[in-house]
Amino acid sequence: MDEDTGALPPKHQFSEWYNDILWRAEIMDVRYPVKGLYVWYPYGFAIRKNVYQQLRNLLDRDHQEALFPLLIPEQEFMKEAEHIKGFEDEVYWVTHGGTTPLDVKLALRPTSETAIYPMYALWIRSHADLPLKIYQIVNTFRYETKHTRPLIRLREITSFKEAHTVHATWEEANKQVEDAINRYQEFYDGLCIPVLISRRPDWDKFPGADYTIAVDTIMPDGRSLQIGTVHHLGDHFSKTFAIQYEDKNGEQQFAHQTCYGISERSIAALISLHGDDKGLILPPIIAPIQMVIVPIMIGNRHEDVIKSAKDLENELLKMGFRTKLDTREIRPGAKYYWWELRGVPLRLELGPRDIDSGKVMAVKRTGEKVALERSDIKAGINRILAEISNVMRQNAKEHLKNRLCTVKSIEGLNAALNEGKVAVVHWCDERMCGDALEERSNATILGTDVKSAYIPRTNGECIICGKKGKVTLVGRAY
Ligand code: 5CA
Ligand code: ZN
Repeated sequence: MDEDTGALPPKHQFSEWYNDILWRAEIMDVRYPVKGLYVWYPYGFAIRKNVYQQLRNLLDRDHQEALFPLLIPEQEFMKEAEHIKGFEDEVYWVTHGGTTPLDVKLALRPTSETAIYPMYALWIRSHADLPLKIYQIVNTFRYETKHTRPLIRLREITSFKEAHTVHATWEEANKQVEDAINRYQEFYDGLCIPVLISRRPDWDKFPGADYTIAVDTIMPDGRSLQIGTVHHLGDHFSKTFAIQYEDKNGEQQFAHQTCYGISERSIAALISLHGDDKGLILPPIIAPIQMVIVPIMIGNRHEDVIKSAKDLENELLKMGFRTKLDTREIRPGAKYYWWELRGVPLRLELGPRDIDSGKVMAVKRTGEKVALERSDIKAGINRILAEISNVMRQNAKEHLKNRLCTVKSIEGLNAALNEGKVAVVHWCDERMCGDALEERSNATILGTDVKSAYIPRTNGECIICGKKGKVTLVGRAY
């Protein structure tokens, strides 16, 4: 490990803070010698495990997990015209086996439609096989040319959760889109991350999709981050890959499909939205260590305190709390600093006086210190952990709300963006106006049909042409 020298930059210097916290809190090591590829430290990996467990829990309700190969033969990859166009500049190709050139080039999946759908064509026969809902969690490769950043823009996405569903009709697939959005919202609510949901402009949809719904959040610097997408694929892929089923009348029909994905950007958002000047703050359901016990050794009762702390640790472990007793021979203050940096939600302090009075001092990572009754520790801790999650969720919502700004003119839009806001405008949904809007603001249209508690669906005039417009989000995106 690196020597813990110097201090974490303040959070308002977000980009320095972000880069620093990744190694100080032992999440990612960015020194791997290939651009856009990074290493998960064990602590970061433990966070990842818990985040993805949440995602699995949500999907396992009615999806099945499977695993498809990493390599995709060129002819499969090249089948869907829009899809190829969208990805051709980003694909890594395997061209040799040893020194022998391959007859068929193999793509490293940038996403797995073209790996999965030829198999779906074999698996699906009749309407009774539908709906089919499968997901996998894998690494994918994209030769990104924009500035790469750990957890945010990767060339190897290590934690790509992709779900691929098949339905009898366009309407059923449409319902699945709705369901997936709700599921993602639930996932992010569990991580205490507020999101903005909108429909991407047509030119920005997933290559090969009918339409794309995006889940964005706003980072501490005011830039938006796309942390999930849900795509209605219509029958584009089913026609290309011959995914057909026999309907109730014995006729062959093309299926309708959706796919939706989440990557470790979810963890970038988790770190960034909740952290503070002292380091990470992890929601209790995610924290690899939910509570650390720090024995306070004053006077001559060392053994007494250590024994009581060990008893407490065992009790809490038995109750199922992820607990760690810190008996290192360093100052308590140094321990506080260490665990605060790593985002542990709760610190329990136990000294001779607490032991005598049957209490444990509980210090929340979100601030505030309370005395818990040792005899009723389980209820006390459950209550406090719930309070921590609520405060985290509330703070993050407050941040998001403060980062939104409704504007009526291009000048207003530019001012809002320069202040680090995501702007709410009206736009007529025409490409011409969209291009002008993006050009004159040096920003991106995130989407229309916005679903957010903070943004009412109002009528208004297009900020460019003055015709009737829809509520639209505009931001500077990561
Ligand atoms: N096949 C579809 C759905 S699984 C798909 O590939 N959609 S995607 O291209 O929009 O990617 C899904 C999500 O992965 C995005 O919403 C984004 O949050 C994340 N993502 C995309 N590219 C990267 C990247 N280079 N690094 C990290 N995350 C990424
Ligand atoms: Zn317009």
